[in-house]
Amino acid sequence: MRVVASEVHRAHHGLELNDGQLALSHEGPKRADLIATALRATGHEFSEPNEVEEELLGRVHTPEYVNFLATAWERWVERGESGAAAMGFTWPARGMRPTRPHDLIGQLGYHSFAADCSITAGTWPAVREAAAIAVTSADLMLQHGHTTYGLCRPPGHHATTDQFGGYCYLNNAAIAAQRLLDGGASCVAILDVDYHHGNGTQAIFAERSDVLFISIHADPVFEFPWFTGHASEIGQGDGEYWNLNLPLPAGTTMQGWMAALDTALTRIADADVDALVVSLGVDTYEHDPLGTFIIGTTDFVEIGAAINATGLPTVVLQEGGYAVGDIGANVAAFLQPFS
Ligand code: Q9C
Ligand code: ZN
Repeated sequence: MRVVASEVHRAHHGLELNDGQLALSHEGPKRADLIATALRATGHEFSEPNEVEEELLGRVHTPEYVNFLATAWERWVERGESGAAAMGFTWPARGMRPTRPHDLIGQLGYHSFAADCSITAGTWPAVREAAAIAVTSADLMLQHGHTTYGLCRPPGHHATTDQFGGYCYLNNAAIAAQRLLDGGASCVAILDVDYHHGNGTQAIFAERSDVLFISIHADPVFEFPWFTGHASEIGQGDGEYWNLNLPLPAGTTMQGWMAALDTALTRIADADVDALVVSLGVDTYEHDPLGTFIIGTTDFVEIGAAINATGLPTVVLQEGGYAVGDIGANVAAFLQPFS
């Protein structure tokens, strides 16, 4: 199968607040390097991404936010800050007004929602490259009609129109879906199987009926991102009923997870979509340090097979997965039925 990947991601390794300490993020370069190694060993066909136009990014995100991401690090250095990573620490919470401050420090809070995500010198080049991988994967799928895998890093599904968080900056899956629509699809489904709710993708398409968003994830009553992902979030306006959340309890096994997938695939079949984007997180894995679900490496073959059986032209994009020792085997297992 076609794989789009690049080494530019190595420039980015952010800090995250973890157990009260700022530490190197779980979301690091090893993840993508180990996935690439595993996929090369199983004979996938690799290509490099083409450059992405900022105009496309600015239609999924606000142009102001794209410009903020592109310039935040140089503004941080110009401001004379000496810290290794730029992070927000004041967010417009309940009772405050979400007006955009002039200063970088205020803007870091305005444009983010979680303290697990920071901007370093290499963040923007890596973030732009991940979006380019998503767009090139969509383009290759449109040209050849075959399922394509984009090895995006950093991931994207937590990024909203104008906020970073959850290790995500630009929403790669949303950008790929927009590209498929621009390329002739009239309706696209995004199926998000990451352990965490895809709050960013939900927010971007909440009021649209040309993108069906479905997320299978840990219930936010006990898990990040805490404030989105409930079953009652069904979309608004034109997008009403075009958002489906399937939250699951801690300790979910294959039985419970596959029942949710069945619900998701039935909804996708009913919607009569032209193409599918899969937000592939393998943090549902039984040994993932951030997860609680109990899904084994060979289970990912069964999950991939069920999704492949939709027969839809598909773009699979990498989201989470933090059990680095097994991440390559888990992604290779998921992709096996598509090849
Ligand atoms: N400090 C994705 O899987 N929570 N993002 C970290 C430990 C953030 C996960 C808690 C989890 C974000 C793409
Ligand atoms: Zn995740």
